[in-house]
Order: sequence, then structure tokens, then C-alpha cells
Amino acid sequence: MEESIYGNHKKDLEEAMHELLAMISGIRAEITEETGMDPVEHLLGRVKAENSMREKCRRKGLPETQDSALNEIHDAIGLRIVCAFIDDIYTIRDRLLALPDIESFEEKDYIRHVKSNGYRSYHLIIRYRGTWFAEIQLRTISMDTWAALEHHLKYKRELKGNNALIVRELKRCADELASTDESMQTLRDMIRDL
Ligand code: 0O2
Repeated sequence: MEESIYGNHKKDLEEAMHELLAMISGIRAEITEETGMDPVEHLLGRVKAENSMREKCRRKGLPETQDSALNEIHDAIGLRIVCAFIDDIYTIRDRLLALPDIESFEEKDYIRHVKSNGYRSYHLIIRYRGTWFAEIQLRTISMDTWAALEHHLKYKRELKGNNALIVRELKRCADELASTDESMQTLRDMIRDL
């Protein structure tokens, strides 16, 4: 049997992922207590599958080694936090970075700097306990719905012929969803101020 690309650290990665999920659940409970509203719609975590990690190493021109998987690629641990409102994304980001074991390594704000195809999300790459990298994707329900559909369509080969039209329509949907997110945020602020 082929040796794991994670060497003997697969269990450590899983443990770190569960600890991070527990920390996020703690932040979620705190905010719910303070505001009376749960900021998280759903929360997912995974350790990247062996094949996907090997494929990513090849795609990035890296050797398929434990060092590449744990240190050069930063999403061996991947977490996704889906929020109801845009503001919750930034609140959770701030609270995560205030925790002692979590250090920001890189941040990509695809909400304020939208990707050209319409993709929106906040990507926070952290170093956990000075050892493990994890990519935390924070997005709203609308952003998550769009990303899932776009991901699905990308792999539908029969769509190739209509590519330009589909790309344009997908971007239009992303922008419409973003505008709805902003309206929902405004509505929530208005309700809070009452
Ligand atoms: P998977 O299977 O989701 O893990 P990276 O490849 O991560 O080093 P990059 O492109 O700079 O390089 O990272 P970025 O932009 O932070 O994107 C990382 C992840 O964000 C992707 O992971 C996707 O999950 C998601 N993502 C980024 N752009 C898009 C997009 O346009 N559409 C969708 N649906 N998702 C996106 P992986 O590794 O590609 O795959």
C-alpha cells in the first residue's frame, strides 16, 4: 500500500480540525448569547483527501511529499463557515484571530475584492498552535449556493459550447445574490435598531 502523503500525521490533522471546529462552535455560542441570533447557518470541516492533495501538489509543480502537503499547501485542513449575514463573517474572523492558538498567515477577501467570475468568500489561512495550516472559508448562504453551483457546472463538459453565455449569466447571478445579501444585512440592521 502507498504511504500516506501526510506521513503519520493524518490523525494529528483530524484532531486539530476537531479542535478548530470546537473553537468555532464556542464563538458561535458566545455571539448567540450576546445577540440572541445564531450567526452560523452551517459549519463543515474536512482533511483533504489523499488523492486531492496529490493532485494539488502536481498542479502546483510540487513533489508529492509530506512537506508539500503540510507546509507548502495550506488547506490540508479546510473549514467552511456559512453565515446568514455579511457582518457575521467579519465578526467571526475577528474573534478567531483573537484566540491565542490561532495566527493569521494569509487573508484573501473575495467579498470586497470579488473574483472576475463573481466568486465571493473570505479566505483566512491560519497557523494553528504554531504547527498546522488550515484554510477557513467564510461566506454567506447565497455565496455558498453560488459557489456550489459554479463548481458543479465547471465539471459539466457538455456546457463547453455555451461557455461565454454561461460565464456571463453566472456572474450576473453572483451579483444579484450579492445585492440581496446587502439588502438582507440592511434589513437586519433596521430590525436591530427598532
Ligand atoms: P477544493 O476542492 O475546494 O479544496 P490554492 O489552489 O488554494 O493554493 P488559490 O487559487 O490562490 O490557490 O486559492 P484560493 O483562491 O484561496 O482558492 C482556494 C479554494 O477556494 C478552492 O479550493 C475553492 O474551494 C475555493 N474557490 C476559489 N475560487 C473559486 C471559484 O471561482 N469558484 C468556486 N466554486 N470555488 C472557488 P480548491 O483547492 O480549488 O479546491
